[in-house]
Amino acid sequence: MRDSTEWKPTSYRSHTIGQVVELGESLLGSEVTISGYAETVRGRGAICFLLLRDGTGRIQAFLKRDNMDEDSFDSIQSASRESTVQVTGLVAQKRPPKVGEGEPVPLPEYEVNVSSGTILAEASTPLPIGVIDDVQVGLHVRLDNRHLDLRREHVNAMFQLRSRVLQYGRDHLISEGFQEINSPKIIAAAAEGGTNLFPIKYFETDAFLSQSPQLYKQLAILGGLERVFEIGPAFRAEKHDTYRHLNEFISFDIEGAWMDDEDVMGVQERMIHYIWSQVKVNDQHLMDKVNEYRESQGKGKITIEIPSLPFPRIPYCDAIEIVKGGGGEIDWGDDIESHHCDLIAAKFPGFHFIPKWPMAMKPFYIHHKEGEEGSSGGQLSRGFDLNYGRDEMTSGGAREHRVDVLESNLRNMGLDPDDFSFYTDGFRYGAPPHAGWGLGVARLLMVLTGAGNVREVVLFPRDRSRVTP
Ligand code: AMO
Repeated sequence: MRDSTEWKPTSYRSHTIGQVVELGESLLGSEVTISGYAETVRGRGAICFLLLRDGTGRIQAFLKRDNMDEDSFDSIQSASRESTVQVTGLVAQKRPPKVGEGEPVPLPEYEVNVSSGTILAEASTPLPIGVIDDVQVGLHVRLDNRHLDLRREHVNAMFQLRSRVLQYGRDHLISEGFQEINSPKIIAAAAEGGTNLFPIKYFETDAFLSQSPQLYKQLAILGGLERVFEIGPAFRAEKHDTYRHLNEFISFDIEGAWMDDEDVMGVQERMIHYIWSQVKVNDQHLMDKVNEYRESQGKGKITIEIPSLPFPRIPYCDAIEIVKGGGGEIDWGDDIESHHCDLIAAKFPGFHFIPKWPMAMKPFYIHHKEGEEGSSGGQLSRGFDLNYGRDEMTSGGAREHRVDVLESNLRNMGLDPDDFSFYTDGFRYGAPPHAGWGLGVARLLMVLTGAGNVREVVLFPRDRSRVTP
């Protein structure tokens, strides 16, 4: 439930239900108009108890046939669950339940004695998924009915947490001098490799959906914006069907001038530290809702452990040794896959950076690492990942800012520099050394809320089999 203390009245309500509950004592005897979903409707004959819920609280409304227009009384008394109802009446102390008449949920001390009311929209029956009853349905059925799934309290809490995480992330970056930008999502060239692009027809020409704001956030830096961030969609035509991959996801990106890989790792860890600290101070009630549900499902409680700074740095070469030492099969130059990450996480259970990846494994825009070689003599890069447990949260790195090297990187990776001239031209007139990262928002939320699947924390996920709702 959301804190609505400061919310202004609207055409449909003088108060939120949360306000009536909160201000109950001072509102006793005053007339209020509230609107919400009919959670339960009980009582026969001349009286009716309507349990009304909006996004800020729930309250009992007491209706008596003698006190109001009969048609309105009858329609509310026969309203189906989850219908939306508006009622007006005086705030009163809640009458105690009759002996033997339990209450479906603990109710606040106050109720509304209704003098008029109306059904705003009747809900069809039966409901495809339960809102207050714990009907066990699979994630795909929940996602098909996301509009109802969101009415469930713990799901609603997850999305409030998501909003808070983005807000705290934004606040933190702004406090470090970053400004928000929006880059185009209809693009002509691949930033992250050409195989997983979604092609689109753009009038008479071919275009793609953006995989990452990478090239544009760099151009913003070259243009002198110094420190930028963007929270926006990224599209990847990957055929993965896993708990952590989507074909559209929200990428939280930064880019900073006069910064290197170590500088932006610092920004990242401070931002995550700030987010966790703020959630702990302000949003425990949301975590409680998530935990209540987890416990009802026999899952452990999630506690917010504020990670200490700095996060461990385990350079790629050391990470490989940890994997080998743990019995994993991996060679220098191989990707560190989830089952390898498990072995690393056994030693480093919290957030940890893996810097200095082999240059050959990183995109063309990543800067190589000077004066240091990999164990097998391979060239190292200034690219890094941030991991938690078996999952990658972020990739980032210092960028190549010399146009001749950039063009040769493109060629070495089988790409045609001419296709990237809109980007490389940005480097021809003086380019500050710079660095940045891209963080998968849903993956970070998975860590915070204990969700086992990114779809839990994405409003309307897009995966291989889902384009609706
Ligand atoms: P990368 O491709 O590693 O890096 O993506 C950055 C982060 O985005 C998240 N992510 C995904 N989340 C859900 N579904 C997907 N299919 C998916 N793909 C990626 C991950 C990942 O760590 N331009 C660079 C970033 C940079 O260097 O600034 C990039 O896009 O959490």
